[in-house]
Amino acid sequence: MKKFLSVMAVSSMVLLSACSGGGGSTATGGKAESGGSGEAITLKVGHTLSETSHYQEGMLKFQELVDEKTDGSVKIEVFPNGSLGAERDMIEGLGVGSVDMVLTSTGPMSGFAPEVTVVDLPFLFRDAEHAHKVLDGKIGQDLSAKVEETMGVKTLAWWENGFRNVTTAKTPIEKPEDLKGIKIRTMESDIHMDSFSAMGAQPTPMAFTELFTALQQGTIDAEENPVPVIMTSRFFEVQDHLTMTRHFYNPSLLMMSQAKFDTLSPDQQKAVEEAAKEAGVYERQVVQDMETKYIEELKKNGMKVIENPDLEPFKKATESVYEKYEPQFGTELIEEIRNTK
Ligand code: EAX
Repeated sequence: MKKFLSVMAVSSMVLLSACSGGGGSTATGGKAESGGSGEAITLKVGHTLSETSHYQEGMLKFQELVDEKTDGSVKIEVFPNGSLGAERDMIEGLGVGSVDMVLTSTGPMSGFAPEVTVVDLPFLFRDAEHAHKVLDGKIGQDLSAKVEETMGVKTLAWWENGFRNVTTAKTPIEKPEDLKGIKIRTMESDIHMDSFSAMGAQPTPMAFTELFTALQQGTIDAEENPVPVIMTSRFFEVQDHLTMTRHFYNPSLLMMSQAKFDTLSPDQQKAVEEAAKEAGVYERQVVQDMETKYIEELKKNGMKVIENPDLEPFKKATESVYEKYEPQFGTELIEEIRNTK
C-alpha cells in the first residue's frame, strides 16, 4: 500500500508542481516565512462533518494557528460536509495528491492501517481522559508511526470525535437484546460491525456522507455516533431515541500527504505540526462542551434520551469481539491500554 501511495504521490506532485510553479520555502527566525516566490502555500483539508461541528471548530482554530505560526506563508483551506469526498476517498486522495490533509475518524482506517484500529475496540477506554493519556503517550505515538509506515502519510495529531452512542428511529434501546434484528449503520470498520453483530443487531457499513439519507428513507433503523455529531448533523430529525451506550471511544486523526508535507520548509513543517497539536487540544475541549450542552438540546428537539443505561450487559455481549481481535493486536497492548492511569 505504501509503495502505491508514494509512487502515485511522486507522479501527481510532479504534475501539480508543473502547474503551480512549485512551492518550497526558506524560513528564517521563529516564524516560517514564504519561499522565493513570496506566494503563500495553500493546503486543502477535508472532513465529513458540518460547518457547526466540533471538527469544523477545531479546523478554524488550526487555520488561525497555522497562519500565525507561519506568518501567513502557509494557508489552510477547509472543506467540510464531505465536499472533498467520504473519509475513505479522502484518505486515498492523500496518496494521489488530490487531497492535502484529512481529518478522519479511525473507523474507516481498517482498510488502510489495521494496526491503528485497536482503539476501536468496544468499551476499551474508561473516559476521555483515559483515551487522551493513551493517545498522547507512547502508545499513541507508536500507532501514529505505524500509520505513517503502512500508508506513507504524515500524521499530524490525534483529535477527537467522542464516545459513540446508539440512536434508533422507533425502538428504545435499554439492553443489548433490544438491538436484536435492528438494521444499524456502522462505519466501515470490521470491529464495529462485529461488535453490533455480537449484540444481535444487523450492522450495515456505510460512508457518513450517505447516512442521513439512509435514515430519512428508512433503509436503516439506527446508527451510532457521538452526541455532537447527532446534534450538528441533525439526526434528531430522523431518529427518536438515543441511548448513551458510549460503546466505542472514537478518536480522529489529522493526516497530511507526505509529498505535500515535504514541500514545506523545516520551519513551516514544525509550525504546521505544532498548530495541529494545539488545535487538537482545543477541539477535544469543544467535544466535551458540546456533549454536555447538546444532550439537553436533543431532548428539546424531541429525542427520548436514556442517559444512564446499565452498561454491564452491553460489555458482556461484546466480550467475544476481544476473543477474535486479541491475537491480532496482542493481549499485552490491550492490557497496557486498559491499565493506563
Ligand atoms: O468522523 O462516520 C461517522 O460516523 C463519523 O462519526 C464521521 O465520519 C466523523
